[in-house]
Amino acid sequence: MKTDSKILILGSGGLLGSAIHRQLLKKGYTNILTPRSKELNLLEKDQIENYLKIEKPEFVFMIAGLVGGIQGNNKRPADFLYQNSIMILNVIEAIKNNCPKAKLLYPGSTCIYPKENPQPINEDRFMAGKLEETNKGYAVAKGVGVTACQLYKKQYGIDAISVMPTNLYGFNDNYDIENGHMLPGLIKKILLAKNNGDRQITLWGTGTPRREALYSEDCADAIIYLMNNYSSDQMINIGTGFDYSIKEIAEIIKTEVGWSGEIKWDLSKPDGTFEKRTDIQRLKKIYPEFNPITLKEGVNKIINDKEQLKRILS
Ligand code: GFB
Repeated sequence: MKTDSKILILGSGGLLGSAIHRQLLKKGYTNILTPRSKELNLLEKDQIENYLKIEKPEFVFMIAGLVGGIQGNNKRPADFLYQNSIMILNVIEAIKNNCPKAKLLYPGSTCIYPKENPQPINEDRFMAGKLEETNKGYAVAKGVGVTACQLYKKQYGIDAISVMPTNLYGFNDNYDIENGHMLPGLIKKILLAKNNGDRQITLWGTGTPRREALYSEDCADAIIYLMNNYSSDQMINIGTGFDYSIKEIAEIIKTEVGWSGEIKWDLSKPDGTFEKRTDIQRLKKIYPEFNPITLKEGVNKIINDKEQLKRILS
């Protein structure tokens, strides 16, 4: 990408899309389109066809999607399947029809790998086994997107790449406790307990499953690097290569927030996949300088930012 290349971010209001936007601006890119879903509904094929016919971007970050944590996924599996499949198919078909020279970057997710895997998980595990039930709809839809990138490249020569980000957190996260992800959920519950003077919070499951925690701007940095330096049909993991138990994550957040109360575990809530640690050798080979910040540093960035604090506590 040149600094004045025409770049389109779909999903620029969310956790990862907004991080990509901030990182692009920081790196000096000046010609960035960030339409929101109100002006461009990706479920409507005509809308994305017309938009690309007029704008003809050179680079497209397709980050938009219906996302949620374990419970959000579990409650609305059909919506997650339908919306995420239709959106990426509409976008890639419209690129083929209107700006076939544009390069497309599409994120899958490590939760689309099978439920059981040798750890760490390398990219060849895609479609290699049974999926985790709690996010089957999302996983199948994301698998459609990753496969679409490969097949549109094969049949139509579209320069489409896909990446597999691990569990993310950062600015502009979704802090909906019921339907959001674990990392923002834990940050919110612990901050609220501190603010309200509560001595106990309830987290879900057993606390033993293991998760990585990648700061959204580090993921965005890797994504921009790959847009500039990678063009294979092989997907590529973006993670830290290191995971913690959920209990350990909660302890780190407790320490950084400065709250020392007790955690109760609600065993009626699902644990989900036990472990999904990423093998990041492929990424490190292409981008050896990739060096994400620690969870402790990331949590501090969030809780020391007035605007984010307001967003979390409102
Ligand atoms: O981030 P999360 O909701 O989804 O994490 P996944 C779920 C894990 O955290 C389970 C535990 O083991 C939960 O029992 N947990 C503990 C909590 N307390 C909480 C809490 O307060 N809120 C939440 N949400 N979880 C996701 C997929 O799987 O992986 C998404 O559902 C996405 O689609 C993401 O792709 C990367 O990590 O299990």
